Order: sequence, then C-alpha cells, then structure tokens
Amino acid sequence: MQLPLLADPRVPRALAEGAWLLPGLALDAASQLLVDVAAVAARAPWRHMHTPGGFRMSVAMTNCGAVGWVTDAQGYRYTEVDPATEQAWPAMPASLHDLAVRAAERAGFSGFAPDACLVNQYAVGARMTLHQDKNERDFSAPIVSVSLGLPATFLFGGETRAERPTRVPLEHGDVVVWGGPARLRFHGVLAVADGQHALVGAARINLTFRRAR
Ligand code: MD6
Ligand code: FE
Repeated sequence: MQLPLLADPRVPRALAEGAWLLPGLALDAASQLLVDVAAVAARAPWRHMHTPGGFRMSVAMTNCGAVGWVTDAQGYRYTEVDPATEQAWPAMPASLHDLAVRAAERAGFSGFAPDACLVNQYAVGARMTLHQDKNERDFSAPIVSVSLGLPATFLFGGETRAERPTRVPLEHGDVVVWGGPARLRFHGVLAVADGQHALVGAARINLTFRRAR
C-alpha cells in the first residue's frame, strides 16, 4: 500500500546545473556493493598513491574496470594494468556497473557506459583536497559518485580554485551525479570524522565511475 501523504526523503536535489544529489539511491544495493568491493580489493589491493609532487595521499585507493586511475611521480593517468600487481584491473562487478548506469539515467544522462571505477577508502582523518577530474578523454560523460560507510562533507566548488566551495553532507547510500556544465568543477572531501558504521566500520568508501577512454 502507498502512503502518498508521507514526504519521500529520497527526492533528488540539484547542486548546480548538471550536478545532482540522489539521496539514498545506493541503499538497497549497499551490502552487495560492499561484498563486491571487498572482492576487488582482494585482487587489486588498497594502496596509498603518491601525487606527482611526492605527497602520499591520505585516501587508500584501488580500481575496477577496463582502466584504473593512478598517480605517481610520472603524473595522473589511467592504466590498463595495476602497477602494484602487474595484472589487469579486476572487471567492474555488475552490481557497481548497474547502479552507476541507473544513477546517471536518473540525473538525465542516459547511455552512461563507465569503463573505470576508482574506489576510495577514507580512514578517520583522511581527506581529499580540492581538485578537478580532468584525466578523462571526453568530458561529455558524467561522473557518478557513491558514498558508503561513515558520513562526510563534500566540498563543491566553482570552475576556479579560488571560488569558495559549498558544503554538501553525504551519507551512506547517497549518490552524486556530476556532468554537463558541472563536469570540471573543483571539489574535495573534508577530513572524515571519527565514528562507526554498521556495515563498513570506521571508514568511508567512495566509488567514482567514469568514462575514461
Ligand atoms: C569522494 N569524490 O567523494 C571523492 N569526483 O571521496 C570525488 O573526487 C568526485 O565525488 C568527481 C565527481 C564526484 C566525486
Ligand atoms: Fe574527483
């Protein structure tokens, strides 16, 4: 039975032209996503990469899909081979792929065909400084970002680093889709606060799906 008088808490919220917060869209899939992320990390282990400037990132990363995002002294780029294992990145699990396509569709980007999923693991205190996602070949595809585990504050900036970012609280199961005129906006994540999540423990996991090639 429907309860049409109750407000639906899962209504999409526009963050900017081309950027949508889809609250709770990943909630139903979350436990399967986490099982599949654990299988990815068993084959392509979590690692702290270094920026081209030599800084160790506080976020631990892995990838799945045909290509994966890496950074080291040679720069930021996508590779077909995981430099840590010298094997191909694990294939993108169907649970991840299907959620990303559904989220993109929901935000008005039909036909999204992600070939890369960067998986970020934030321990308490880990953060992501303001950056643009611009290593992809074609900016016409959106990015789909799925938050799992501990909450975080997403920083949503402008087209220049100087523009003061707005703060967007992200919770377990929230999805952000980001494309069109918003595709090159600066963004980041504040240091993750201490806590415990029932499924994830003391960590936040973020999946970002891209069309890299
Ligand atoms: C994170 N996300 O939420 C990092 N990039 O852990 C990103 O860097 C990001 O959420 C592009 C679009 C959406 C994002
Ligand atoms: Fe990003």
